Amino acid sequence: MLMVNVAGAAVIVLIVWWFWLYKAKEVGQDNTGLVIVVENGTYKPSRIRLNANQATELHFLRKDASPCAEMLLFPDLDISESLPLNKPRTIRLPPLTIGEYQFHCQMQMYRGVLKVE
Ligand SMILES: [Cu+2]
Repeated sequence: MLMVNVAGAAVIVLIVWWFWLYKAKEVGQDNTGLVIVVENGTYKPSRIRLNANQATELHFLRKDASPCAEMLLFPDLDISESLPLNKPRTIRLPPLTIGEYQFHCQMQMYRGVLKVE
């Protein structure tokens, strides 16, 4: 009985941590040079801080051979690019206004966000 309660409590702690406390590491970028690796179901880094009203370049390096990882979409910016395997691809972003801009792969398994401040 005690074991069951301990296990139950552990599960609850894990759920709370995952949904409320866990926050993906955030990376800032002042200008060019940041490489975002596409691998194992995640963009690394997946949260990228950018300065508002400044054109930027992001470099994506896709290491995942699955076809779904190939497409990179920024729906708010009307950008869709295909990423070659194991070769960096540069994405040019126009100056952006403050806000959050999602990006993802074709089926949205890979997800990331640009935080423009
Ligand atoms: Cu995908």
